[in-house]
Amino acid sequence: MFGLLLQEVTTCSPDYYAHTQRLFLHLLKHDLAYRASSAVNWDPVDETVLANEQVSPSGHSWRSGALVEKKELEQWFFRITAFKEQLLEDLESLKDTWPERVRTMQRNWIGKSVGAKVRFPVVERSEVVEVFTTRLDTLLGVQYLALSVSHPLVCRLAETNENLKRFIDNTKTGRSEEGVKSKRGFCLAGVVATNPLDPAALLPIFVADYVQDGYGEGAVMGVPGHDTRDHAFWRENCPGKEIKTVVEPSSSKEPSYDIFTDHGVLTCGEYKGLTSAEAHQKFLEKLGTEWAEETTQWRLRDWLVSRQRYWGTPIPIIHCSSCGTVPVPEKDLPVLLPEGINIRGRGGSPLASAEEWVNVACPSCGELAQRDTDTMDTFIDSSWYWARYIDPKNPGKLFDAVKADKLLPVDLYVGGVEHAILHLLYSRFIAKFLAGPAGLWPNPSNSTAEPFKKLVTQGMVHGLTYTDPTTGRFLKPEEITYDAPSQPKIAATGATPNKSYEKMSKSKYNGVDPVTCIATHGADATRAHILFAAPVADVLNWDEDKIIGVRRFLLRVLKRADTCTYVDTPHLPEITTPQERKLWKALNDAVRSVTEAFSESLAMNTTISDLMKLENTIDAEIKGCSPAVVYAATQVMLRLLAPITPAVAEEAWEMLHHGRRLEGSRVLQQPWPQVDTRVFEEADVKDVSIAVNGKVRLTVRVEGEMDEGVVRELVHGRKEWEKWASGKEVVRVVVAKGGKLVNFVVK
Ligand code: ANZ
Ligand code: ZN
Repeated sequence: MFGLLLQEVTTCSPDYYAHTQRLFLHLLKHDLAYRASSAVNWDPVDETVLANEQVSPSGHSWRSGALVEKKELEQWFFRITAFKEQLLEDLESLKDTWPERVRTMQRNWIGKSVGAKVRFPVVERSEVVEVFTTRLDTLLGVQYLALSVSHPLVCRLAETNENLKRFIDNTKTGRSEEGVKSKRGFCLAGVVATNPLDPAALLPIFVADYVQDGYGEGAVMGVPGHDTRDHAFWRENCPGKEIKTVVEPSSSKEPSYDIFTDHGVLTCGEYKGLTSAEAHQKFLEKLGTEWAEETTQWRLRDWLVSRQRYWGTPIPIIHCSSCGTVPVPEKDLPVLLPEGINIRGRGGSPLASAEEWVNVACPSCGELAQRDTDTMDTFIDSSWYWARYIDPKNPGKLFDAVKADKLLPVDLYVGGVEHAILHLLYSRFIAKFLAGPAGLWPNPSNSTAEPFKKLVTQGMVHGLTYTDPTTGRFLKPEEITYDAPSQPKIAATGATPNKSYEKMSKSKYNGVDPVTCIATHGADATRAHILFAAPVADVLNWDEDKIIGVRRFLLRVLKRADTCTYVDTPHLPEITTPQERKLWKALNDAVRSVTEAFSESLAMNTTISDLMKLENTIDAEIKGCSPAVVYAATQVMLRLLAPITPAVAEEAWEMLHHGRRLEGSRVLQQPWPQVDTRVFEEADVKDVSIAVNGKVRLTVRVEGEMDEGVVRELVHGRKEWEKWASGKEVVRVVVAKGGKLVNFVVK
């Protein structure tokens, strides 16, 4: 959240506007920004277009939640598809440093599919229907063709077919609330196709909402026997009709299935026994280039960046009737938003109403011309701010190339998984543009020019949610009463509500205000609780009761510091007694583990529990420890704690030093504690020689306290031990040489 806040502060300044506009012009110069007319996603609530990435799978706007419509508009696009191969391939270089889930989502979004284009002749019409399929091997199982509602053939037929026209209109408006596409198809009566591999097979042609018009050929070969969607469609529209199967599992051991959707071996006619891959090749040969060809499809589309909104960076373009689209000259940047207009324009860009702002002289011919009245998708601003951070005051350039080579990429990027596609895909695209055609990041230290070396997607905080068990309705806090703290009741009915943890949302009345929590428990306890409650990438179920444990721990830390004797000692005190040894070991374990958590794993939840454990050990061993050891241990504990609870740590630090002025006197100014290797080498790990009847036969490595039991366990099963001592009775065990030799006397 902190990162995003910073980003928004940065990106709303006139200075940043100028640079984002500069970025736009860079892209334009490299033919990676272009203007085109197309059917775009229109959000009827926000009255703006949206990028494909901003429309949910169910067809809703990411911002307003409205069901998105299609509208024909002239808009600006960024040619992200020019980088599709790189965007896909370079995901591999992030294998160990980005979550698998995010990489998979990007891979699917880019959506490379290797398959074939097949042409189906339409009977008694001199035309063919082309389809894209990834399963050419199922060609003999095709039972129908399905066309999208905007397929050219459908549009032509709709001109004279009222029923078809109505069907098409219904698909545009008649989706259910969830935007789920209807399974109903419209059968084109009297229009039939044949299978190019089997001309005797006549295939009905349907118009179907499940066929997307922007993908492949906007047409599908329907294989009810091997594709789940086709299966459902066939059942719905041709109930009772047979379903052909043409592929079966290659091994009979495969589990039972409803319909078989995997690759396998063919079961039909002359092709029986061919594997799916072999059939694919065979069919390609048989059909020849007239009827089929291998192709690759990509799901990724260019990024639509114009928005009909007031807020956002104005697009730095002037439209001139003689010169066309003219970029605003660099010296005139930034183009700022006009002020004093109604910022909620209806059905178009609010900027269009600012006439004085709109009408300008064409920079090229000087005649009257008009500014572009759209603003840029704000995702453009956020797609490159991370690069501006390395050189935030550079007046004339996005950033300096030498600094880029030295400082980029970003080492660690923390963000929500909701950015898995949108923000992270756009940033990757811009990074590759900056490092490639733009030449602004000429020698990226990672050759793939990925913007973020390591990505951590933090888990969401879920809130306690009450629902009515009979109606499922979400209940407000004031609708709940408590018999006892853990026994909630619905005030109106006396029934016990259902409890669950869910993503916080206004409609679920399960939100928690951090300000209230901080007011009650303090910022340090709240922060430590958040870190402690769950691993960074996991969902955190918000349970405020558990803060009590953290508060108690922080109070113990304060008390420890307050009662600790100040000792003017070097950082490594003498360790002599067993208790000191134990404490020093616990301390160094904590240093090691907390350091690892901060620098590598980000397992902050274990950090707090490590420090709790350490405090318990100090408490348990304190009686056998010298004041110097306790003082040094407490000091180190506070230094480890300081990044998480800076106020408590500082307070304790002052108490610990009883007002003495120390060099670099704040706790956060202290150097980070180092592991004291003395303990591990000398006391805690030692090689012990094991003798049987006085002859040394093997050595074992003992960690921590050594006694006879530990040694017996360690030798058990070792080859040499079995050879010299197995089956014999141990009559005596002698520990010698300060624990470095153990002699077993056996009989
Ligand atoms: C026949 C078939 C048989 C298919 C089978 C799949 C399984 P991906 O992998 O996502 O690229 N398809 C093609 N164009 C489509 C469109 N415009 N709208 C909806 N679906 C379309 O998916 C490719 C598969 O999606 C293609 O392979 C096609 O169905 C369908 F057992 O062809 B298949
Ligand atoms: Zn002009």
